[in-house]
Amino acid sequence: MTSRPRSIVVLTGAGISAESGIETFRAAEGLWANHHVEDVATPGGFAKNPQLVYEFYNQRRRQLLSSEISPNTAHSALAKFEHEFDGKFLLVTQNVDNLHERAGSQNLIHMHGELLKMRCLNSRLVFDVGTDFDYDTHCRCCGSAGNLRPHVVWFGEMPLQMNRINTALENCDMFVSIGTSGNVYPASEFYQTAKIRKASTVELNLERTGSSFDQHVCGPATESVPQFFESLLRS
Ligand code: BV8
Repeated sequence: MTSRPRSIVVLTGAGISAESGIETFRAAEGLWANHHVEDVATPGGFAKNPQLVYEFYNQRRRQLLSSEISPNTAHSALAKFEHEFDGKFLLVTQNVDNLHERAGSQNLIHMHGELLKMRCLNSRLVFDVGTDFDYDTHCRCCGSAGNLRPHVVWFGEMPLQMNRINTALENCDMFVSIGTSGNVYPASEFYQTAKIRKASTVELNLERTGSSFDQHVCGPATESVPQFFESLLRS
């Protein structure tokens, strides 16, 4: 890369939270190791066995809120860069954890929703939630039970804020993908959109994924992310 980028879009996946102690999705001991995706992360699975889905997310929410889990140096490096960079910066995460916010990131989109939010099926209102909830939990809008679901995007559902994401991708001159296997659409296609606009594309991951980025930096995010973004600030 010759000139300093003016507009950067960053996409993160489960790999950026791995060193904080949150398992990734597809690693052997990963979150879905004990579940079939269609049972816990699809509208059909929720309709078939809501209690299983409530418990799947309650267990992940409890883990996220436990004292063992905190942002790592990759999350902090992104927040620091956002505050010191003099160009445009957007962070898009596929993760439903709140570690980017806790590290200080502000211009952030959770395209797959958030573990600490729930949504009423009737009113579509979204509420913060920091405890277990299930079919018997009353929503504050309807005052009755049986209306609440995790505010998380399941397979077959439309990710959030796609227009804003696509506009940013079409106008960026650098796209950086961090800790994602590139298995899930439409996030897996973001680097193509950026490439069409002649943006430089960079992948920071433990290992190369199948996608053809201009630059691949292999290693743990807590090493590669601070190094990469510090060097960008000095460029
Ligand atoms: C949609 C919320 C229409 C839930 C999630 C057939 C072919 C292609 C596509 C499809 C198909 N059939 C259906 C589809 C579409 C489908 C899809 O892509 N399916 C795949 C599985 C085939 N997608 C959808 O349904 C999406 N919606 O398409 O709507 C549409 C869209 C746009 C416009 C118009 C119409 C909705 C998908 C959302 C699903 N919800 N999450 C929850 O969290 O419980 S997806 C879930 O997977 C998580 O969000 C997760 O982030 C995401 C992706 O996984 P990764 O983050 O990449 O995690 P993974 O474990 O896979 O990889 C970790 C990576 O980190 C690895 O590469 C590893 O090497 C690296 N790593 C590990 N440790 C470290 C590290 N890197 C650095 N440092 C480390 N220490």
